[in-house]
Amino acid sequence: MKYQDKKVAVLGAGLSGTAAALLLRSEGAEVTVLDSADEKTLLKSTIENLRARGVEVRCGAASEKDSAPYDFVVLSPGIDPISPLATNFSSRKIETLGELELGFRSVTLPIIAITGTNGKTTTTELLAQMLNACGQRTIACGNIGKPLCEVALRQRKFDVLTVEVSSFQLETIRTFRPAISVWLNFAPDHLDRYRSVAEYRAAKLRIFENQTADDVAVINAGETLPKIAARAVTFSAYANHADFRLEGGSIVYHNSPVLRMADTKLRGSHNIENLMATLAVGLARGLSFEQMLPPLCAYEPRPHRCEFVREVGGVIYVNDSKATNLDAVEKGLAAQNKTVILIAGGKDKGFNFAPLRSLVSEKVRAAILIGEMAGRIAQDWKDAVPCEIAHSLADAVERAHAIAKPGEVVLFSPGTSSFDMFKSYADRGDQFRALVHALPKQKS
Ligand code: UMA
Repeated sequence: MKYQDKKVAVLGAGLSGTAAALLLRSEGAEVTVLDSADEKTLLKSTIENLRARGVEVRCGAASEKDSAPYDFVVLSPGIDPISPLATNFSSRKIETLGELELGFRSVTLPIIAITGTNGKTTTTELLAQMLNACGQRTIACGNIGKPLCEVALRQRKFDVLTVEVSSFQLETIRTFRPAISVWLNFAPDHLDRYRSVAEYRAAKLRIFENQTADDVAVINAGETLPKIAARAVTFSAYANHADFRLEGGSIVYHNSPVLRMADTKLRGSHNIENLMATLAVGLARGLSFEQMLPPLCAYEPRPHRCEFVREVGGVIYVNDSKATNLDAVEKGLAAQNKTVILIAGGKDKGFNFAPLRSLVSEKVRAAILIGEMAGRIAQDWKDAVPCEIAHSLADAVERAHAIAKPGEVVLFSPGTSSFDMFKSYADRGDQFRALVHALPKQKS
């Protein structure tokens, strides 16, 4: 038992904290889960499950004052290392590991780790679907919603793990070393957590930190990265010097056409790059293009990513709730070939929307703004596009329905996170979809 008689605190009683606590228990540790939230606001079933497995759970203000002498502490990714809960331990020099690092230490399988500001989830899913179809048993896990610690407990079922990794998870690694790393792209995000874009980028770059020349790094050729030890394979939908590039609507590898985009169900240059990265990983795993193409062509895009919802009176409604930063809105807008009524806004993540001014003035006829950031975005887009502020998502959909003309598209691409009004981007997208389905067929 790896952690026999170790006394460990796990910070956060969410998905990561629960998985970390159960992994530690299975390896013999004495575990306490601490969560700053009031116990009543946490999931009752989660807390009961932890207690039933012999894990102590302490919640609320008291959790931030725990003074027990733990051997080490495991941090959930959503908890800022400078929060009172975390600094209570770091200030006493108690070793802190992230959940990703803890999971990695128990995994004996090779890991494919995918990071990037956008496209991580699509690429992780594409890869997992493709590898499984080609006989390499894997699971899509990590930031996608299935913690690595949870998968570590049943790793015997797999040959390789396909792990979506976020900057929050990479921030607290020590030895985490993927056999194959993927760097999809980079754009400013999470400025409510990081003091600067450089700090956010530095956290993400740790994906390469422990790789050696025996490992592979699949890298977007449009990015300037520091020198890395792993063998690099490059891709780009724009640059001509990449190993995987685009020519005449097809993905080309070293001058040989490999995949026609028209044969897939994915659209937009961001998805071309997600497919290129997936092909590069498959090649590094010893697969042939012949094996890889059928599952890639069969892949259906996930909900909330430029998802077609419904056509009402000649107006198309598109749910892009997964767009939680400006780069994603840019991609969502670029993928539209009709005039757009844009619904945007949400939680204030510390960045302004001014960089989108010229694109919205070109593609958007009216913007309807919601959430904490509505007023700020209206200021940022003043004189670029007419803006209205809606008091709820339902109000925004009604306003869009009232002004949209046949042949236009209503795009819900918020550009920031959802937590000011919704449980998650998925909850936000589900509510948008339901509101659109409730619209009358004809305008009154
Ligand atoms: N908490 C405290 N003190 C604090 C802050 C939070 O006790 O100061 C507690 C909360 O009360 C809550 C718990 O911490 O009970 C939540 O922990 P968490 O935020 O780490 O959430 P998990 O449920 O463990 O989910 C995490 C990831 N969440 C974040 O990184 C914010 C999930 O990514 C991931 O799917 C999951 O682990 C499994 O690996 C979500 C995400 O939004 C999807 N990720 C960001 C993104 O993709 O942009 C990075």
